[in-house]
Amino acid sequence: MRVFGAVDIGASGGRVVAGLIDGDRVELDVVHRFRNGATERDGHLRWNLTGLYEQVLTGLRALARAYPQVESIGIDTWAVDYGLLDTDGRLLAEPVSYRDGRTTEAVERVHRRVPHDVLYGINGLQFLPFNTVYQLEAEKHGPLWERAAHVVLLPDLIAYQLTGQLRTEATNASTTGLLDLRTGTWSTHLLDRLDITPTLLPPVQQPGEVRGALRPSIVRDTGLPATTTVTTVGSHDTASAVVALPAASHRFAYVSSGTWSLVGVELSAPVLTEAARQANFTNEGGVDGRTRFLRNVGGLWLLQECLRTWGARLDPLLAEAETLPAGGPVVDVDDVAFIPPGDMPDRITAAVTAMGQDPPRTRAATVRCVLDSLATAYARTATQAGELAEVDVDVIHIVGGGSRNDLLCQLTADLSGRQVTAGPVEATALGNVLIQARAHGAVPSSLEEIRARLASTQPIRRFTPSPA
Ligand code: ADP
Ligand code: LRH
Repeated sequence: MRVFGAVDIGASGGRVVAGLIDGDRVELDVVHRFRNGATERDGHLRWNLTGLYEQVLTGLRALARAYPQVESIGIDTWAVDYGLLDTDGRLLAEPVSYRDGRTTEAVERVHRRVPHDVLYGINGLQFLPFNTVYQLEAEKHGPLWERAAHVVLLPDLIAYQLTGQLRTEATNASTTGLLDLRTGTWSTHLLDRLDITPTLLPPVQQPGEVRGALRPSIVRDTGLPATTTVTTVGSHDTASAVVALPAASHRFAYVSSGTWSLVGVELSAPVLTEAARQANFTNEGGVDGRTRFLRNVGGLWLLQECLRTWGARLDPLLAEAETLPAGGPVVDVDDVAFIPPGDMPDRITAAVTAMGQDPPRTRAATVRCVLDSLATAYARTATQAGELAEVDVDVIHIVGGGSRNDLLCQLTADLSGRQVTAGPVEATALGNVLIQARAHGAVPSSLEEIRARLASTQPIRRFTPSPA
């Protein structure tokens, strides 16, 4: 048996996982879990990266105790956010979250210098107010910019702390808005137009390449073997999740369903048409140079924030929501009003009322409204992705935490009229492990072979559209 470690940190929680490769089978053993979330600090909504790094070390110690033969570690997190390092490699501040409102004016400033259609032609990205390109424009007017020597995406920051090596992983780089889709490197044109010194951005590295050996201090602290390397994986969590789809053919769409829902198809080349731009579809970089043609639609964040406001647990509310009739109100889960943290049930009530409909009167009805709304968006976006990219979609693969939500999966099957598969829940960690394993010769080389194996070895649940 060969063992690869995955550090997978989502916006709502992280885990350190052992990926066990034994012949055709891959199994995950989660050795450490921890919570995540952004909190207000020094006037901004920030991640506690220092705390997350401590959790990573705790997880790596547990990994070394349970699996002393671990060969390599891969790191992925959510996209777009970054930290600033000074010339000595010190973190200047805890990273600001993409949910912070600092980019409102920055968006206009960027578009004045580079109109959105020109930006789209270079970076192929869906407009989201938190794309790194807008965050950096806001940062340039902040107090730290003068002292910043490196702008480092979050998985690369953790890799730097573990290895001392500074690079930017390619799939995550593609979410910044500063990468030129055609060359796969930083766009000198955009950096120039936006006054960003090119040396601030570490060079781009592809998944599958070795980032570096662990620092001796990390080897001593964690008990990991000195031979353990950090291997670059699809460090954008969604890129790793797409690696681990249980796909048996090419005719699939996917939903990576967690804090966000990423809905789309996989292509061999970007679609940069005006129709794709108008529909706000993104061409993010996938592993092996694939294109993740998708749309970031609102996600389970809406539920997470309802539960936080109520101080309630999900399971009983889900069971009750399942008994409620179909045909209730549906909100636009992409509404920017849902992006910041706060009283989500009130915002949902306001959105339904604004449409002239009866707002949900109970907690379970609010949960049902969120799930009806998400499933509607999943079905519509999967269909639209297929149309824009000319892919015949006959199955939708739902992976991530949302794949545990039976009601959401069944509603997606009903509303799309397509077969839906659910799982793996930990697709991101699996994709992370598999790209390391492939780099070290432990699994086959094509994504298609990897996925076919997953389809036949992972526990996948199936949902068929109800006749009604
Ligand atoms: P992220 O990586 O963005 O932090 P995850 O993929 O871990 O997100 O998904 C978290 C979400 O998964 C939760 O917000 C919750 O809605 C959903 N989830 C987790 N466990 C369950 C469960 N047992 N039943 C239904 N939904 C679940
Ligand atoms: C999902 C995700 C998504 C991004 C968002 C910021 O975790 O990485 O792909 O759009 O977070």
